[in-house]
Amino acid sequence: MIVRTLTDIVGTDRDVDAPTFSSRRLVLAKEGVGFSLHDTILYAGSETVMWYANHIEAVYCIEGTGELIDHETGEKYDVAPGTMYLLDGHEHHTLKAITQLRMVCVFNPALTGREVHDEDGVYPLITEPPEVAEGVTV
Ligand code: 9YT
Repeated sequence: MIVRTLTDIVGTDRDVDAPTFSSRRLVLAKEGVGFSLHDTILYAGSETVMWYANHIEAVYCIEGTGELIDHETGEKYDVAPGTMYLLDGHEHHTLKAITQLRMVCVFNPALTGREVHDEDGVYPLITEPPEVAEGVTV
């Protein structure tokens, strides 16, 4: 079992800054469980254009208000605490943060922590084997 708090990871290499958001990665590929789990803050007034061509992402809003635009259909959705969206079709999308947004995000395959958005808002596909816990013989 792994138990970890947000306080444990803030300011470590699990706390990744981008121009429009800060992503705190509680579970990464090195945990070897097939998904990563992030607590992401998107800054008030920001717009993030994304396209997860290589990943499926589920996003659950727990704080703030915003707007999600699906560029495949042109549809717009209000985002508020309790809103979830699942990018099961690798949709191009934009997330506008009206106020600061706090989103819980799950990625499959798991992010390794080394990915950065390219000019299209895509994270590259990087895979790595699970980390073997110290002292464990396999
Ligand atoms: C929804 C969202 O915040 N996407 C951008 C960042 C991504 N969730 C991440 O790397 O944590």
